[in-house]
Amino acid sequence: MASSVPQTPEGRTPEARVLVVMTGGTICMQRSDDGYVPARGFLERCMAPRPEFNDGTDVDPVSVDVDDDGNSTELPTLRTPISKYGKCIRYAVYEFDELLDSSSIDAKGWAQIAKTIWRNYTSFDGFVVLHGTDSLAYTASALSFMFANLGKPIILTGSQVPFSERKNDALENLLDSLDIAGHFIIPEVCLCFNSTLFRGNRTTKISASSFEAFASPNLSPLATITAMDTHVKWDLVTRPTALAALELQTNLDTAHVACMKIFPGITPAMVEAVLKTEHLRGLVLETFGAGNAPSGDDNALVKVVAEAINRGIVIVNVTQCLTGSVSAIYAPGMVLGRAGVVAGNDMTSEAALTKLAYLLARPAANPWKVAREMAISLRGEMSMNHATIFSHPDGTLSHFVTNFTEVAYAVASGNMDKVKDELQKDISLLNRSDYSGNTLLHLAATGPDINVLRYLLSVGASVHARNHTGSGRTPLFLAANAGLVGHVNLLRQAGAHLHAEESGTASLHARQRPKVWAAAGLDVLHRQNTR
Ligand code: ASN
Repeated sequence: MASSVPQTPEGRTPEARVLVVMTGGTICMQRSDDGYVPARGFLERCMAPRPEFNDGTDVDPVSVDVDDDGNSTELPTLRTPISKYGKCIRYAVYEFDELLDSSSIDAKGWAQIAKTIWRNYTSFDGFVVLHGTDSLAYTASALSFMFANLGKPIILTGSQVPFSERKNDALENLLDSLDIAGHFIIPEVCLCFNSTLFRGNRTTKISASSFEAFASPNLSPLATITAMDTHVKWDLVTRPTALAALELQTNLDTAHVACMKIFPGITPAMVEAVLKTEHLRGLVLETFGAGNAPSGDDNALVKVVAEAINRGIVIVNVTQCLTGSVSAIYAPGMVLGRAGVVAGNDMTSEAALTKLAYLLARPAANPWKVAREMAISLRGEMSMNHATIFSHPDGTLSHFVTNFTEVAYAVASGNMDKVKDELQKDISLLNRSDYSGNTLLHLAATGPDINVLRYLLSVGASVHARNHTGSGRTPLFLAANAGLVGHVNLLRQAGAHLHAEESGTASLHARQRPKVWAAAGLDVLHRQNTR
């Protein structure tokens, strides 16, 4: 067994670092005289005593940044036993001061989660957010919009039954989430529940008690987890392609948006009352079927809606049905469309509402711009007819080996036409690596043609992948080590940073070539580590 586990040349098992952010919810609750209440000390109470979460080794604490003034705190870490992927996951649990039942979360709470991840982004490979289930689909949707150009996994989970109960779903959900965050670069905000990984902004809570609490009615799961395997559908995973670093916007305007469900007998006056709410800027209208609303006498409802749109309120049409889409060509929906209502396609209400709050808070937002962006997919939250579908032929292993070797050679020799050709046939090659753990981006990082590097980044290659040499080298490390300043700058532009575990070796190399290592951000990292 031990011989099949990859080790670094220093004889250590490769480690992934994960920050677990505890916000509250049933998962951490304990019984009290007042029923279940959120309880602190999750790492010590629930994780440390269990061998799945603790291999018993003594591991150093980590420093976690806790506020905008640069204050940090030292948190104990634990390490999981070696996984079937040959890695240990080293993790810390950062608990918010106030642990919430998620029914009380609001935009401030979302900002608190997002900022915690943002501040600690370069120190960890992935993030797990523990959260109550009641508003989990809203939080997952909100976070997906708040982060642009996300390059690392953010996995949200919770449970229907507390970890402290003998029979619960907390253990499995947590273990699966930690495994995904530590092993797979799925650069999305995801929700992991009941052995299934969903794109967060596609989810909705479908049960108040079943362990199968969430569904993603209009998009297949991104991964399914069995006792034997985690099967990731890489063709569904979206990747950042903008050649830009991570961006964060935290000020969602939830105070000026609303959601309203159409029902038989609803009067235009009721809809008007909501639309005349002081300072309202956006409304999600949950309509019947493919986007229909009652025509009423004299089309009074449509008139009320059209007037509100003229006053600058953005109205988005989503269906009350669990699956399917608002159609722009079905007659009654078309009437709303002509009045200026945006067709929300197959967006969930949760996604539509948080997206509206996000867009309305953007600098220089105006109703026209917001309406236009509501109609297009920003983070994979809606299906677009013209969406790029990555083909992913389910090849055999030998087919993969041939393809990967060929395209790896093309990358290393700067054969752009061949690289494009192969990736257009099979984009999943981006997630593959050779026996040393080098992905195509690792090879391009030291390759002769910077355009190949640019191309790979533009189709979504991950800048955060780590190979099996040293403590796990990133493409940025390899480019700096080769003295390729242009490659280094391009990788930095795409959000690359040196991994915390590379800093020691990088500092040694920097004595010879200080400029290229400074371009790789070594100073920044050094400051972070010593803060
Ligand atoms: N009320 C709880 C919450 O959302 C429900 C749960 O987590 N299962 O915080």
